[in-house]
Amino acid sequence: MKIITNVLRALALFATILFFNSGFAQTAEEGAQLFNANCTSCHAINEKVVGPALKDAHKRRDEKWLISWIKNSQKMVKAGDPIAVQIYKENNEALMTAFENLNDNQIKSVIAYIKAESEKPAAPATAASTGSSVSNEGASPVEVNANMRGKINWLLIIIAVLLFMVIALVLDILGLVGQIQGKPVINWNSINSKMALLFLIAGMGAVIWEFAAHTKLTVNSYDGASAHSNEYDSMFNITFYLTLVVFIITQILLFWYLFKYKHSKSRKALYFPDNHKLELIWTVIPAIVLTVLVIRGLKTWNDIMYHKDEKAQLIEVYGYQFGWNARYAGADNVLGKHDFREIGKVNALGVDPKDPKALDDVVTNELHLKVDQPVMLKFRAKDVIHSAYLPHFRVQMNVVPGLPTQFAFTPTITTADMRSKLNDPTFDYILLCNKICGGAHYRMKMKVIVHTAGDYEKWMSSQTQYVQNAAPVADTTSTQTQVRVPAKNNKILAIK
Ligand code: HEC
Ligand SMILES: [Cu+2]
Repeated sequence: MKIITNVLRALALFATILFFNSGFAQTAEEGAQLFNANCTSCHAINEKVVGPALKDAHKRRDEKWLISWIKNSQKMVKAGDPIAVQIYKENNEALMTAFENLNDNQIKSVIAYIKAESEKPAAPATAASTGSSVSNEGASPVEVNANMRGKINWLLIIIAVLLFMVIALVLDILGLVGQIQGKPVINWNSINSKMALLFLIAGMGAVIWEFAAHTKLTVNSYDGASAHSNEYDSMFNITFYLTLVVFIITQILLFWYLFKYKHSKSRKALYFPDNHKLELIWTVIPAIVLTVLVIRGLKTWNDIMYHKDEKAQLIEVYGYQFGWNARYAGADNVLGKHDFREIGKVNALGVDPKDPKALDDVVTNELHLKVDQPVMLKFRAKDVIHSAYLPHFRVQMNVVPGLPTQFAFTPTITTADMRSKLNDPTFDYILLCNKICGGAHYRMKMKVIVHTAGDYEKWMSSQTQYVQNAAPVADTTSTQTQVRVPAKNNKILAIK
């Protein structure tokens, strides 16, 4: 026994030392993670992606400039910072995302990562891993630290396995002792039944905590702002509270019975093969409840989806990695055709410039809606499956490449009214991507603004038409006609 406790103690000490060592995370490594999560969709170190190559960015610009640029580059451009304006122009006025959520230290670690990567020799990276054991000079701190991390993780796994083996051995020995003494040393029945009770109490505590902490994040915590939202919320709530009651009753029965009816020599289990009355009750009641819920759901879904609303305004919502565009059908309320072959630097949505119906289409990166005006959103994806989620309007629909989807609804509260209702002047409706579609998925957000009819017209009249804007170059059409397949096969997906 003494040997075992000594071994355990030594292992624990060893583990703590390792933990403390790995605790000193180097900033460049944190930077690597942040860079991979936030920047790689647009930047690489040694080559231009969407944004310029970032090699030696820490030498070109000073730290203060970089921090303020990364937090909000457009703010600097608008404030007229000469360098910012120049880079913005050089990159065809492409927009860099604002990272107001990163704090100074996080940005410093990203800069440390850029520095470490810039200092890497341009030679292929494969040579470094084998050669670095001889001399660490070529390897950056990030690599060294990553190596160290890998080793530490393996050690921790080995220690965990050893610990388990030691514990298993101890229990084995205790079992043998019990056999010799003719009476078990550990009464597992009693321990397990108490653990069941503990689990019940802790689990119910967690349920209560979950309600207290996270209800504010669910759609239940704010009123809906569309014509169908009340119906939707009522269905959601009924299902939710019904299953909540069933959940609480069954969990209590499950764990309480484990405790109450644990094995005991003085008691024999009652055995009965079946009870028709009981089985009837617990089959028929859920069947009725589920049927009611499903039929109501079906009816509501049909009401929302299949109304023949000729007056619905057409707007296309276009999802791509990683952002959204909205295209308004214009005065004719017909969206111009589109063709993926038209997609290019200036015509990101691939709208067909030769379709007369496309001429009055307007494209924005915010979604502007008119209050009380039914709107039909037509969804289109450029690359992978996204999902358009408008929580305040209780709207969600998958956005699938090559498969048009749609959702019609009527916004009923303007942004301004919602702001005063919530007493929050910064409130905005939002459209989010609800499908994990890639590394920067979480940034796929589009602001939604609901105007009064007058404000909407005013806003719309200030917009320029997309096609004139995007494809004014005469010779793009001629080169593209050459590439085109014969007219017979040239199926352009028409959006109606
Ligand atoms: C949506 C694409 C996008 C993302 C994401 C993005 N950038 Fe940029 N970045 C750009 C573009 C485009 C430019 C060029 C300036 C412009 O057009 O605004 C740029 C410019 C820069 C510059 C200036 C380069 C120079 O020559 O000085 C730095 C530094 C920079 N980005 C760092 C970052 C960092 C760090 C991240 C991640 C936290 C990041 N960027 C994420 C698109 C992006
Ligand atoms: Cu997405």
